[in-house]
Amino acid sequence: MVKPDGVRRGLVGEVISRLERKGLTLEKIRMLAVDEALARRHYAEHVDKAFFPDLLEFITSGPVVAMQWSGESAIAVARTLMGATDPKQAAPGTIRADYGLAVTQNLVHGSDSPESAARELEIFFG
Ligand code: DAT
Ligand code: MG
Repeated sequence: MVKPDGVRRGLVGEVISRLERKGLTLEKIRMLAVDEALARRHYAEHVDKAFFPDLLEFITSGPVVAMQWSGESAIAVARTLMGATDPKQAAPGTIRADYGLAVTQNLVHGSDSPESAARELEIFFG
């Protein structure tokens, strides 16, 4: 997913390009606004964390672009291209390192396991 900061900054195409150039295949794409109920479902594992209020405010601050990608080791490959959660610690050349600075506004979300991918795809694409 391209988060609201990535959409606001015109980086949707950049994110898609990087995944496409790597060899992953875009299967589905949808732009939508995430409301509080959707955010609580999507980030269910984080609702009790101290940073959740900031995350909630941010993820509901504007439209996101949700995508389904396929390809060999697509989950791990996409997360490698994204970089570490905190853009300050992300490896140079990753999306978060190249375009982000603050941990909340880290541009992209990527499912972290086949189980979370299935759960999140159901939320965004039914
Ligand atoms: P990731 O998005 O790399 O899978 P995560 O699932 O641990 O990371 O956290 C979800 C999002 O919550 C993350 O993209 C940004 C925010 N977040 C995580 N840890 C944080 C922290 N310590 N302080 C503030 N925001 C945080
Ligand atoms: Mg995560």
